[in-house]
Amino acid sequence: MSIQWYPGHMHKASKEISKTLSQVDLIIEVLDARIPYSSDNPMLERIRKDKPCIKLLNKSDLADTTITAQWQTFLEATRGIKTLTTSTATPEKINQLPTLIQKLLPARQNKDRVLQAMITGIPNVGKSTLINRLAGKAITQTGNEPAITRSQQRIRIKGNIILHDTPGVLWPKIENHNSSYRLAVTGAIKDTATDNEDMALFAADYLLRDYPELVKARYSLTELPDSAGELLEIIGRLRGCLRAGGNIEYDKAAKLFLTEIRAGTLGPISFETPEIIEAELAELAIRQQREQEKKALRKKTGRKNRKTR
Ligand SMILES: Nc1nc2c(ncn2[C@@H]2O[C@H](COP(=O)(O)OP(=O)(O)OP(=O)(O)O)[C@@H](O)[C@H]2O)c(=O)[nH]1
Ligand SMILES: [Mg+2]
Repeated sequence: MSIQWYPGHMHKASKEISKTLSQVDLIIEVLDARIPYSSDNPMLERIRKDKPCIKLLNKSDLADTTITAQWQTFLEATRGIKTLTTSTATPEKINQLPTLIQKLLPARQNKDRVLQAMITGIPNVGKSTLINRLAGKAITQTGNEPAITRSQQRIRIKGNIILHDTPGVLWPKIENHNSSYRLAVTGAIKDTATDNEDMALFAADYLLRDYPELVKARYSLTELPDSAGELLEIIGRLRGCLRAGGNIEYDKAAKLFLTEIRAGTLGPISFETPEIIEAELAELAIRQQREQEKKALRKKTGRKNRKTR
């Protein structure tokens, strides 16, 4: 199943981002360090052309440090852009940003010229929090759910820089189904557009395979369960998510599991490494080709049927 979330306000915000892009000197795209591939807006790469860009790997406190370092090396080598790992837990990294912006725009810098930078990224990735940290006060609204910022806002920070805060945006069609699950599991997609059990099973499958020790430690297990469903059942029993008669309340167990993953309660987790990109793109190409073939066949047989009538 594919999860899609592209409400009207996001469509409007995307159009405004394209417009603002021509007025700013630089773009700061905030990626989620747990999913640098899936949180990278494919539309931005197309519209930014040669405008300077910094990609932040934010919420790095929730990601696997070794894998985040691999992503930094990979993005800088393959995209030719500057990256910075940031999180609210490391304010000194956030404070490097004004200097980095000035370094990337030496020609545009003189003492009277204000530098303009636009901060963009998926919903709930921490854009407004970052801006508030840089401004030293709570100017823009933040919150632990997607779609908090609904319109653009400008904030002046030190170093003669104006930052444009923008609403979090996704894109009209998330082609890779794994990406839509990862975006949902990490909290970028509104709950009403998703199914808790479905997301929790996806996450459980991944964690059982890639982070078995964290699962064992968090839920006091000596042995791993055989399946994602079994893990949810264990969590349900452990946390008392039970209906009358002792049956597991799976939706409640799933919600609880997702809340713990999102808060980093199990420990730092990365859901993607640079190596997965190639394999997933190949898988996607095969799926798309099959869909094309099916479409062509339907068209052909439809025409034939009409002729024989
Ligand atoms: N663990 C962790 N949480 C963070 C970090 N940065 C922000 N958050 C939390 O993430 C949530 C979303 O933060 P916001 O700053 O509102 O995110 P946003 O990108 O502006 O979201 P929208 O405006 O909805 O697009 C809040 O609960 C923040 O406290 C971080 O570095 N680490
Ligand atoms: Mg915001």
